[in-house]
Amino acid sequence: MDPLCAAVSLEKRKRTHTLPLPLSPCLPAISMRRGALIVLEGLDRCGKTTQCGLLLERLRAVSTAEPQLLKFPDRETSTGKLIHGYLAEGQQVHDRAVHLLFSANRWEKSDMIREALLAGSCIVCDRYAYSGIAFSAAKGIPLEWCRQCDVGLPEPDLVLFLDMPPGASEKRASYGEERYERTDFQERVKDVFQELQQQEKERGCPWTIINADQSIEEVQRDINLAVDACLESCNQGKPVASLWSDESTPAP
Ligand code: T5A
Repeated sequence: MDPLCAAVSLEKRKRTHTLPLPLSPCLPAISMRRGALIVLEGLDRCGKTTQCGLLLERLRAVSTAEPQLLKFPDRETSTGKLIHGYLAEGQQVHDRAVHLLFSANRWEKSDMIREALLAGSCIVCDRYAYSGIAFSAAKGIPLEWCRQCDVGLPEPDLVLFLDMPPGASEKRASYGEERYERTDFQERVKDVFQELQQQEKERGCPWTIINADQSIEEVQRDINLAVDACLESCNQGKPVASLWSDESTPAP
């Protein structure tokens, strides 16, 4: 049986109240005790946006609460417009100032994220605080300084790192249009991502590494397996934690 179908049928057995109407003949919609915050990370052009869209569709088919998609940087907000000017229009901003802008851009969404999770909506997030650290530390800013600005954001329930050799993403469409899309810089970013991955593993929050250098369907299959396990743990009442902090909000 498809793992998601298995998770759904397990969920169905556990619930005592009325289940909502099925959204598809194969997958009955489930009402999540709380939503999951699922983050996709990786180097530029590794396929995050493609996979976030596919995952959102899948979650939409199986969950009664509407899943939401966030992308950082969110270029529509006032901080996001400044970031876009820096990334795509060559505007000059001090390295530490732009780091703070990226972090502020996430904080603007933090209350909304927590509320949505507690209301049962899953959130699929295209980049998060880890990108903030990796890209700034790759410029030489101390890693711990970079981390501090994001301490206390809602903690992801699942971090999927789309792993790809820096040279491979160069071959993908539109590579090179933005400020950081240079192979030497991407290699430094990857080194910091690896350091972060190790640190997260040591504190008991391991990332799931997905081989992104395969077909879109194969990447999607690997992501789906990891997501199914994550949804189940959120449904069992895992609290909404705060990133790199001891605070948490109990699940309803
Ligand atoms: N940044 C970000 C910071 O410095 N600090 C921060 O705090 C944050 C949050 C912009 C930049 O900002 C930096 C990091 C970035 O340099 P972005 O807008 O997320 O961040 O920029 P990108 O990572 O470049 O995002 P993209 O949307 O451009 O790339 P994706 O999402 O990784 O890739 P995607 O899905 O758009 O795919 C790229 C191309 O590859 C194809 C797609 O069809 C598309 O053409 N593709 C595949 N081809 C073959 N096989 C596959 N498996 C494929 N998957 C996708």
